[in-house]
Amino acid sequence: MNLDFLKELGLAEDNDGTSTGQTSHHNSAEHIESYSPVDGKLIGKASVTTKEQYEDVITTAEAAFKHWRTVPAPQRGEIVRQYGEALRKHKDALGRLVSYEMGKSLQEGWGEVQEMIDICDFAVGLSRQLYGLTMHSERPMHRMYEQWHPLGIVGIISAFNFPVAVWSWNSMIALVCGDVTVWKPSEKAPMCGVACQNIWAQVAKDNDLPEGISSLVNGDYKIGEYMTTDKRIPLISATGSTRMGKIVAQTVGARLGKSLLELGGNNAIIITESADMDLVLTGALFGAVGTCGQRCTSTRRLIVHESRYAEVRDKMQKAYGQLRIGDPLDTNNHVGPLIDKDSVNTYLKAIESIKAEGGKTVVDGGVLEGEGYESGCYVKPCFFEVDKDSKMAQHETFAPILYIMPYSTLEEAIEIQNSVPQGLSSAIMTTNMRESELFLSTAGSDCGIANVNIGTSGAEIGGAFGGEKETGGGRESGSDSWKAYMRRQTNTINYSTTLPLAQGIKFDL
Ligand code: UN1
Repeated sequence: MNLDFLKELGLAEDNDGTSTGQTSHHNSAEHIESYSPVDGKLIGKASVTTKEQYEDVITTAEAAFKHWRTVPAPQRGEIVRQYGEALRKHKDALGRLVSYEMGKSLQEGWGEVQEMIDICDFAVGLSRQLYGLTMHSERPMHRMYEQWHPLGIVGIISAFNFPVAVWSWNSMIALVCGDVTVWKPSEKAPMCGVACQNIWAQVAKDNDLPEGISSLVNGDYKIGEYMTTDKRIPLISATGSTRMGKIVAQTVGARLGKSLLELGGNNAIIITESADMDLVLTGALFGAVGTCGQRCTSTRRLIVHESRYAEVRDKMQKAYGQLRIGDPLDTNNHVGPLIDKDSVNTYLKAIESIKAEGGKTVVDGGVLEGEGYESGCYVKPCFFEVDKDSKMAQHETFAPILYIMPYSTLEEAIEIQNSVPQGLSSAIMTTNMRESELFLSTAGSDCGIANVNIGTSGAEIGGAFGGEKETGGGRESGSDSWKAYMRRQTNTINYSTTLPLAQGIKFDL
């Protein structure tokens, strides 16, 4: 394997994992070793942030905020523009690292870096559009308006499955808003964090920026705890499991901080009588097996009209037979490995439980062995027929396991689709306008994302990304998600020579 991309990204074997910008903190005795699920080899080591280093990072970030908040937003946008340019330059290398460290296909690795570039462009435009409203005061010669001010330090806790893009959605928006960021990447993909921070360091140096505008810390949940309990961090944006999100929400909530949560999904495609089968196959297949089923938007359930059920099942079965599983850096392959062996075990246990509850195998799962599969993390995407009240289909298993179930009326299909605890992404395949409109109506999908004739995954950055119920309720990325990274201030200004009270209250002495 040609690993030149590691050098381009400034990664050596004992890379530092704590940084406030241009300089790094060394001397941490503990390291996270990052092994590639692609070939099982050591990629590098990221130094675990000590408590002292953490304190230093936060103090530096606090000082940086005092400067950064006074830089005009369009100038902050200019820095983000330059970061986007640097990403364009390193797109190939960073895409390869994402693919090598996380295991997603190279196409998806590049796609992830493209999402970063796109969010930079979006944030640059936004830096001139952090609009507040003006209101008409009820009092004469008074003016009312609102302003949006930055919050301070934004803590970002990200997951392994989108090891670079989700950080950039948060950080690039937060930076144009005038916040500074402290990022704890997943301990399963720490080198991606170091690489993004190295790119930042160059931009920071070129522009003579102070330390502490974008910082990196590394470690397991303990570092996460430093952040969630830290009153100096007004907003924690966390992406990951619902279990983790509940802990974050309660800890941050206990100090009345804000949290922005993007947690699990259990995404379904409803396939109606009038569905266009070509669209169904591409949307459902990519949704179910893309990223080896490790997107929070991955398609987990197909809810199919009884008249098309056998056809969909059989065509999908055939399509599964054509999947090429292997080295994700080889662009001939569709599916790479799972992130690690723990994940493989979770996948195997889930398959056992599906069979135990009476699920019927359409395409069986299993771990692949032999040449090219030495890491032990390559598994077969699999596919089961289940009842609509299947317990397993209520859970998100972060692996390529797809369920298929029949329905007879659209109301019933929507009820099945909404019956799970999560509410991230959903889709309907239909050429019938009445069906699509019902699906998008208040009586339709209860998810944060509802698509028509598109699968559940692969959202564009321009929309607000996130979902309801156990998905956590947060919205990141496009639309007006930026408001979560700022505080709103209502200003009332009296330019008259008297002081009338609101609501007509008289208070004369
Ligand atoms: C995630 O899985 O955490 O919509 C994010 C998508 C991607 C983002 C997924 N744009 O599939």
